[in-house]
Amino acid sequence: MERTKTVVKKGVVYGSMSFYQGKKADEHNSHKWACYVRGSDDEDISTYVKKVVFQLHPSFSNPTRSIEKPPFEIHETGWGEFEIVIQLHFYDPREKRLDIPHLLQLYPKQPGSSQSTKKPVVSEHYDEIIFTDPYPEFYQRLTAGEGTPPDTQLLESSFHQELKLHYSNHSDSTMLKMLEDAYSFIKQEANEMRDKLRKADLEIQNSRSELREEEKKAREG
Ligand code: V91
Repeated sequence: MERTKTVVKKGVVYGSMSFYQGKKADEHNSHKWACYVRGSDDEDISTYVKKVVFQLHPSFSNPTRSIEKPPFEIHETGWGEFEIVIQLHFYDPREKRLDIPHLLQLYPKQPGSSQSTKKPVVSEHYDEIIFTDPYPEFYQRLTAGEGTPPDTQLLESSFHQELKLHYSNHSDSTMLKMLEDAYSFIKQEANEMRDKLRKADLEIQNSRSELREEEKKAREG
């Protein structure tokens, strides 16, 4: 299938967090640390990220750490600061993997500030991944979950509260039942609409690709 003529932008947050071990520290394990990558705004990146590989310093045992599902993070102990390469692998193998170098920070930057076992040293970065003209199947993964409906639990409960306010007094349980049935019917309809909308969106992407092809052919005569 043809590529879509679109760009999709995904925000990611990555970095490290480290705790000084204090009394528990020894020469080679003065710090506990974690390295991680996640979506910004609590977005689930596992819809389009197949796995994350963390490349550690070769002196660590099994320095290639492959994480196949969220949370995409690793935990270790050590003594020194070095560069970790965070590799993001995508569901579409035609998309090149993204290598993000991250400098593991264990020690506070402010000179003279003493290490606390309570305050973690955090080094965190925000970045945006731009996918240019992704293939339709991958485009769907990238855009899945967007335009999600508002919290239905919340809606449902507030709807229920509202109904009770108006109908509990005259205990019209029949009317209450009717309205609740109507509500679940509409909810069902909305879900089907959303599904149709998603499919139609993909159709548009495909039609655009075809149109571009036709225009190209016409130009080339
Ligand atoms: C740095 C390996 C715990 C050099 C100085 C490190 C490995 C390599 C590092 C580490 C560079 C693992 C070990 C013995 C036992 C400044 N660990 N390189 N366990 N940056 O922490 O830190 S640190 S080695």
